[in-house]
Amino acid sequence: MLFLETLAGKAQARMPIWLMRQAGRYLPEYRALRVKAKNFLSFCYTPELAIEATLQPIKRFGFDAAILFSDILVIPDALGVSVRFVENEGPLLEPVTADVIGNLSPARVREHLANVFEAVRGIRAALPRETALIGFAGAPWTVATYMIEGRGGTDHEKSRALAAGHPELFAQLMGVIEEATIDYLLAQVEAGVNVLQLFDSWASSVPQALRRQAIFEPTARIVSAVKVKAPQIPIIGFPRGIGLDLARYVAATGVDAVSLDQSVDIVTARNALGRHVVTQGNLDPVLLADAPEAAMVSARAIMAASSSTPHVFNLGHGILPRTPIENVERLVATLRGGA
Ligand code: 1CP
Repeated sequence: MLFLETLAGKAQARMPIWLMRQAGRYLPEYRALRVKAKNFLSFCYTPELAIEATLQPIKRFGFDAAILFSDILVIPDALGVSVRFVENEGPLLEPVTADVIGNLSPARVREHLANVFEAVRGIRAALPRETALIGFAGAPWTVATYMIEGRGGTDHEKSRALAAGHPELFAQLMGVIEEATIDYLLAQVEAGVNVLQLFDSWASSVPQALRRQAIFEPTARIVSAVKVKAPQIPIIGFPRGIGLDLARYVAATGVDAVSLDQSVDIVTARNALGRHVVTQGNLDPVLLADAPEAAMVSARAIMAASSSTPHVFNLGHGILPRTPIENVERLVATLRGGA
């Protein structure tokens, strides 16, 4: 698989491409499939639907990797926390209290998420042999912010207050998420995923003084626990918005590759990371949605900057639901030399 060879650090004649959030709302065939489930979580837990949604972008664009259709918030759901997805509003959770945190148990993850693993088996069996299958989870900080705040957001005041003001309670919550995540990722590997990605989408809100406890150490423990049982599976880390700490993140966590958001300059990031670190991402999803000419210029610049360093083509964050299909088609053609 081209994708696995690039992740192993081998320079390739062609750069592999997939897009974060490539299955989902910008695809008309996804919107048609989505109405078949009564809510988003039951969509994720119905193997036929999750399998089909995962395969849709592969059938349409022929990406080099598929990403399992699921969500990072299946972990709080498996821990017994109420999770709802409200149309046009995003996820809503019952914010955890000290009592709830004291009673969370990671023991039911495999049982609760059995249908997700069944979907993985079905997807792997249906995918072309050359297409890699990516499994994923949210990193503990990012998952914890949803459990503490009860919703998405950008500043995470309650989460920062808990981490700094009640470090033992915060550590307890992070520990349960970490344990559940290790089990969840290993079960995905056993079911057939070829690569893992850890989404720390809200790493940006962690103050410098908390980065060790909230980002580096939990991620390092997850990476090493997964590698003990599945040393053959490459792990991509995505510490979104971590800026100058990218190199520290890679050194501290042991990830095999790092996904770059659009805020960093790819050449500067590479110089800081060193040549042995495989990179991914960096194209601003806003350009792909709203400024396709600029997106193609930027895509060519990313390719030119990666002629001697292994890089996985991707966006700096998830594809936006308003992105026109033809812009994605043009991007794939640009990557493959047809435009
Ligand atoms: O009904 C719907 O279709 C709801 C929209 C939707 C979709 C399609 C949500 C709700 N989740 C997903 C699928 C999803 N989520 C995937 C698989 C699809 C793919 O990648 O192709 C993945 C990998 C995720 C991961 C995810 N969920 C992240 C990490 C990546 C990122 O974008 O930063 C996060 C932060 C979430 C939480 C979440 N789930 C859904 C929404 C709208 C959100 C974000 C809310 C917020 O901004 O806080």
